[in-house]
Amino acid sequence: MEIPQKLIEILCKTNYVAVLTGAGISAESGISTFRDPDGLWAKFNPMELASIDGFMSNPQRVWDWYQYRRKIIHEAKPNPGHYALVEMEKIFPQFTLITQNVDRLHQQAGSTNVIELHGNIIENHCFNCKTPYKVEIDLSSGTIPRCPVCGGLIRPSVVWFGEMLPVDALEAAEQSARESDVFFSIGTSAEVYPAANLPYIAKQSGAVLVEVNPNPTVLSPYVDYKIAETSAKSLPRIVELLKQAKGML
Ligand code: BV8
Ligand code: ZN
Repeated sequence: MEIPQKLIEILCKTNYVAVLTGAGISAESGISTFRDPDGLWAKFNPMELASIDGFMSNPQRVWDWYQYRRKIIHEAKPNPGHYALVEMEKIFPQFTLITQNVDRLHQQAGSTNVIELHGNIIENHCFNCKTPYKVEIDLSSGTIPRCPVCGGLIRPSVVWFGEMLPVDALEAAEQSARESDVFFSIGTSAEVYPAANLPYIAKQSGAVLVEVNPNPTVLSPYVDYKIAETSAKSLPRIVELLKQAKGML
């Protein structure tokens, strides 16, 4: 796999790196993506499940889907791509990791400054009053847990389609896109907004734009460097070449 020498030279002189990750970085941890042929959505209709209407019309079905995904995520481990980003965080003076993923594998790998744009699948809260719900979810009784404060339905703390992203997370992500010198788009089809705006904001603000994705995406024509390789293979290689170039090995 070829990593452009020019990119390594640029990274050697780079102060601020921002990274946006999507489901693709967790693919090699055994968590299927959304749009790949074996992707989650191939089996289910996302609009039915990852949406407010879907939940309101069939909360049990949505909960079954999330419990199914939680089980897979619970057994998943970070892969070399996640760990390479932990290394990058140590190398660059400024580093921001923005993720669309809800699996928290970045945090499990040791990344510290993680901006979660789409919430997380681990936590739950009341659909009505938003009170966090800390009790273990058990659907075996066939009923969906209710909020002890207002009696509302409990839901996973992810951001559904049609829902606003957490304002502070989105603002912080947009600021990183504007201020970073190099912006990596890793393992995302760059189709879900407003997250998908971030690489364009970075590019328009003068950042060098790098895409790590074995497949072409709508973003590919705009990037400065396209690494058509999996993240688990290419990210550790980039870190290794960078450490060599900086005499850190
Ligand atoms: C909002 C949490 C407004 C839940 C998720 C028309 C035009 C523009 C926008 C819209 C539109 N119609 C509707 C919208 C808005 C909508 C949207 O963008 N829809 C898209 C489909 C067009 N967006 C929203 O609804 C957002 N909210 O807009 O609110 C608003 C304003 C005011 C007031 C109220 C509301 C909310 C979006 C968040 C939805 N939640 N997830 C859950 O997980 O259950 S989105 C979901 O998709 C995940 O977070 C996922 O991460 C994300 C994006 O997908 P990707 O991560 O990119 O994954 P994907 O499978 O697509 O791609 C994987 C890629 O990895 C592929 O390219 C593949 O090649 C690559 N890959 C595979 N293997 C590897 C790899 N790469 C590297 N290594 C590998 N090994
Ligand atoms: Zn409540």
